[in-house]
Amino acid sequence: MTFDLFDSLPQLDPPHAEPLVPGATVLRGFARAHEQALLAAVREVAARAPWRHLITPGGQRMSVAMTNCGRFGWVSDASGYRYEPADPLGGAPWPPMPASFLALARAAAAEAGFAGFSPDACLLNRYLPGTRLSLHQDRDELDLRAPIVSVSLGLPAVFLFGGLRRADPCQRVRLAHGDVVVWGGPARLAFHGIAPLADGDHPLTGRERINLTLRKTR
Ligand code: MD6
Ligand code: FE
Repeated sequence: MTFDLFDSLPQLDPPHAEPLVPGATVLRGFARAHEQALLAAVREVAARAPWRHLITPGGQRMSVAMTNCGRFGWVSDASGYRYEPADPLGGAPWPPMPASFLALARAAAAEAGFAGFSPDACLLNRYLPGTRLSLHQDRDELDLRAPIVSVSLGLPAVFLFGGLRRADPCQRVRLAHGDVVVWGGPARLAFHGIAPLADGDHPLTGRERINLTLRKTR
């Protein structure tokens, strides 16, 4: 009987690109080599701009905890969704974009066919078991020609990926630690969300999934 090393170590697949739909690509494992630097930078951002549960314009408390870094941060409250240059908690500018975020986002975008990506905002999302993100479009950015780069760290999640109408059917795509999704072009306004996070214990993040979404807001 032979022992297949790759059956026992599926997480060590070499990084590779997986087309999702035209305009959207999953770069499997693309961030894995930078996991320590990325997670250290997440902790530094959260030390200055703490995780918080935003309230939707409709009055619901979001189950995902969020914070931001970069020149602009995405916020939601009773008056709507928008990008703000300062953290409403305390009024200071958002923490600067860590160099590790910027370098990874630029490299991932170029790999997926969007050379020259220059994000000015990064929304950080933190999920605990049971947390979900309902179907939405990302359309608060002024320049919809730029893609969004999304980095998954920690516990895996099921990404729901629909079409341009809310009622369109959704694909379910598993996103694991180190996977990076780049989407733009014809997929830029696709509806998407995250199914309720399954419980688990990740060696680097414990019972959490962290997602970084890098955007060019203007
Ligand atoms: C998440 N991501 O993965 C949520 N939006 O936790 C998003 O909402 C998202 O992954 C725009 C582009 C890529 C994304
Ligand atoms: Fe989104």
